[in-house]
Amino acid sequence: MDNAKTDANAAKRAAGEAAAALVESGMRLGLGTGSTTAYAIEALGRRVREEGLDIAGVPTSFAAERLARQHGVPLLSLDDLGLDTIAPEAHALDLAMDGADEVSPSFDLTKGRGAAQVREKVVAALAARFVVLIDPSKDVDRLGSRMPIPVEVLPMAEPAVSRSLRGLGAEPTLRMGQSKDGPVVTDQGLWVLDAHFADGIADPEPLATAIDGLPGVLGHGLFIGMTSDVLVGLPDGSVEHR
Ligand code: ABF
Repeated sequence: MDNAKTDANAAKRAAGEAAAALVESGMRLGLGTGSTTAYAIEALGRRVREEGLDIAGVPTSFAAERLARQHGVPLLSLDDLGLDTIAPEAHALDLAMDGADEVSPSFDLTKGRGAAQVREKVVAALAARFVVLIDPSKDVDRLGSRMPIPVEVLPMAEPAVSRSLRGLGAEPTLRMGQSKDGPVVTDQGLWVLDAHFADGIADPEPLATAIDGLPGVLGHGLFIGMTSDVLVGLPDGSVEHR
């Protein structure tokens, strides 16, 4: 492995392990997707085995669910949470943890390279604390400057949503599968448009609201005002807790 990759993995592991260390017995968790959160799930499994940590987590994707099973982290579904018995203003999860593709200085995020952004947002919105785990490569001044914004669409609505996204200043491209012989299909059976903004996004909040309002859109990867903590893992194994 080259040095840059080794450094990135050490940083991701440090962030993941720091997130697992925030967890206390009795907590209900949101379990995110991606290579950084995978280290957290692995560390949680270790704590369950070695310390008898009593936790359960709602996975944000099929991949997160498989990983949690593999490491022995007990799972919950949204149905198991008994949301009908929890006041709408109360939090059903104590802490959700997840990775990100971009983090702005005000803790707003771009997510969704794994096309799981809608489930990730549903789970994060249920949590009292949403902890984002990154390595330093994810820091940006402006969202959209390095990554496009994933927009999950109903296949029949794709041309209409693409046109509306162009009206919002984006250049949308349909995300294709690795073999390029068809679009990526999400866990919900929908497609993903990647909305590219040439100079990044000056004001993400109204853009997020506008995309949410487009008919045929299930959701998108802008996470505005949801993050409580950012754990930045560094290549030397230390962690900056913002
Ligand atoms: C998920 O995994 C996605 O929302 C985000 O795109 C990605 C981050 O993965 P990694 O930690 O591997 O960079 O959280």
